[in-house]
Amino acid sequence: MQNIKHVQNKDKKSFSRPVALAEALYILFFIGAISLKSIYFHITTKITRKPYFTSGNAIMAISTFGIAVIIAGLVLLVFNKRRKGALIFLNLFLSALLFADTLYYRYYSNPITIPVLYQMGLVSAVQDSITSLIKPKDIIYALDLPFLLMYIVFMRVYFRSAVLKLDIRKKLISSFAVILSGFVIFLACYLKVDRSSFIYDNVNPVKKLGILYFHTFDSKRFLVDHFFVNKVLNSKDRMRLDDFYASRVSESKEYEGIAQGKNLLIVQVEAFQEFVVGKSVNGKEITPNMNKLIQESFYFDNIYYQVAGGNTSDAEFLLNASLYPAKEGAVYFRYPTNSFHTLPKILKEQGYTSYVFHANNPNFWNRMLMYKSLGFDKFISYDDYTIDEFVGWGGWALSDASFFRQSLRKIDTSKPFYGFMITLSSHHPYTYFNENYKEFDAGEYEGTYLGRYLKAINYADKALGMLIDDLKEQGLYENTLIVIFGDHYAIPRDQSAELMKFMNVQYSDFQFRKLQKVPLIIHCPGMTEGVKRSVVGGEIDIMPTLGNLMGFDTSYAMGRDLLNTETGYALLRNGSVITEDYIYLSDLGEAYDINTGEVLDKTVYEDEVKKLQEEMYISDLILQKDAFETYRIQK
Ligand code: GP9
Ligand code: MN
Repeated sequence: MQNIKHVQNKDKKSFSRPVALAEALYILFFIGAISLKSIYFHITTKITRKPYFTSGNAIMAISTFGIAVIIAGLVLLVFNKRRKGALIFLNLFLSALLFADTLYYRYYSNPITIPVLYQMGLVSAVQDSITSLIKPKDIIYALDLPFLLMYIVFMRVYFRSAVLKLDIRKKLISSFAVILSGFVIFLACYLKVDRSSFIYDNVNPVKKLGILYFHTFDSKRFLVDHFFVNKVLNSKDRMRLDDFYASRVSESKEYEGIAQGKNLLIVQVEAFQEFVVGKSVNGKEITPNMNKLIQESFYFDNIYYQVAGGNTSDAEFLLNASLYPAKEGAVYFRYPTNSFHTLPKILKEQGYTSYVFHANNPNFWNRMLMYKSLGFDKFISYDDYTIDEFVGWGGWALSDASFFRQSLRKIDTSKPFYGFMITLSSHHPYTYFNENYKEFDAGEYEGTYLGRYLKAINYADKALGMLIDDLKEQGLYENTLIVIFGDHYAIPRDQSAELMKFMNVQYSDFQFRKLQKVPLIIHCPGMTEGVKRSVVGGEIDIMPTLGNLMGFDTSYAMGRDLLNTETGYALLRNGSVITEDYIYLSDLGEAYDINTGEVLDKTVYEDEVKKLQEEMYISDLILQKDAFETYRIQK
């Protein structure tokens, strides 16, 4: 039967031409299908920006096409007998990858990376979020399947599954011709774009050269990172670290030590964005309890979240280690065994016991392992709670109210403590609140994405209000420094239209970025009046600010004390920078006046931006080479 499988003898004459034609058509179909699906990914994630017919969008599409051609050429080169099967398998694999990219991007605003694939265990836990991210039009990823099946049946019936087996010479010539043409197309695009922003953020390579390029870029980086990176901290690295720490001048110390010896309670509130604070809908405050607390606390209203591939876990890391998140993936997954100088460790030296509370599976975000490295004494997770009330996240999450009540009772308050609570109820997709939460009427936004978020955050505020009351009743309010802040965005770019309407502004990259802030409230025992600070900062700055208030040393922190900084800034993982004067967006390579949004002349910010971005290199060096294992600041 071998001879039927191959185009040989009698079959050869009758079949070889039509089979060759059928295969050529299939290869073209493969290239077309993969290119179109990738382009759909660019459009549905809004990476392809309007107006559609710009050179940037065209380059992204052409580069994607070039890579699809190269892939087809490689299949031609490697396979002969199994060529068709390999193409079909690749088609299915790439379609599944693009579909996964789509869902992941809709939520995390990032494409999937290889380190993320390690975290795939998380997927089942966010099942609800995932289903809510699927859109009917995503069927595009499977639209070619019926044609594939028809092709297989057709080949079987008409050509008795005959395969065009090329001799080595023909195979080499044809595959090299295909690879070369794909490569030329891709190279023309590659040389045309500015690639300097690629190292900061995974979105940048996608935006410039398309999603298929990103996956090859990511695979190469992963291989280099794992097999070729020199992890030894050499003398040049040490000098760089010395220079960096020597350049950090300590400023005047306003409010120094005013909360020394007090307990510390930090609440990281899921998806708490700054734009809701102080706002009302139909005359009803969205966050009445936080608005009240702000009246007797420090309130920082210009804090940008700095999370990257690790999302919630990155916020935890920025807070507790005052270092930047990893270049790709999550620090919690990539560097869980590194040495760090952290808040729990510093406080331990002062006699504090540290607790971290989170009512989820302890392995989510690799917390179990990472909390050990961060130096927490006790990790209280899902199994330690009585799951007596569900509110939020798919209806399974322990309500924030119950979470706070139970957590507080797990602390030994007879000794100084640091308690770190990470909430869950206000987690995307907020659908629970649509049906089940009638206490807050989102007015004209009722039933919309923004509307259900407003309800979720009103609930989170209510639970926080209960926590404050509980602290007062337990006699802890008077001797505990209370910090409340948000971890990251709530409204992805995908849903920005309602947000823009709510804020009464016109959508632009500048306006959207300007809204990516989280509230930071710090209540020191005894404060009876509010102190509002509008210095620009990031989550990385919280630890040094607490260091000042509680009188402990945070020399290894990358952030700054926000209470003693006149001109602050926030550096984001993608290399964007926000200062008191402008917002520099690394992916666009442009800076906008912070007040007017006008595009600024490069000379105004270029040098400063470069200098500030240096910090990211230092942070990456510390992570990649586990520098704190051996490095000590020269005194
Ligand atoms: C999961 C919670 C949410 O435990 O922290 O994580 P997120 O999806 O926001 O990164
Ligand atoms: Mn989160």
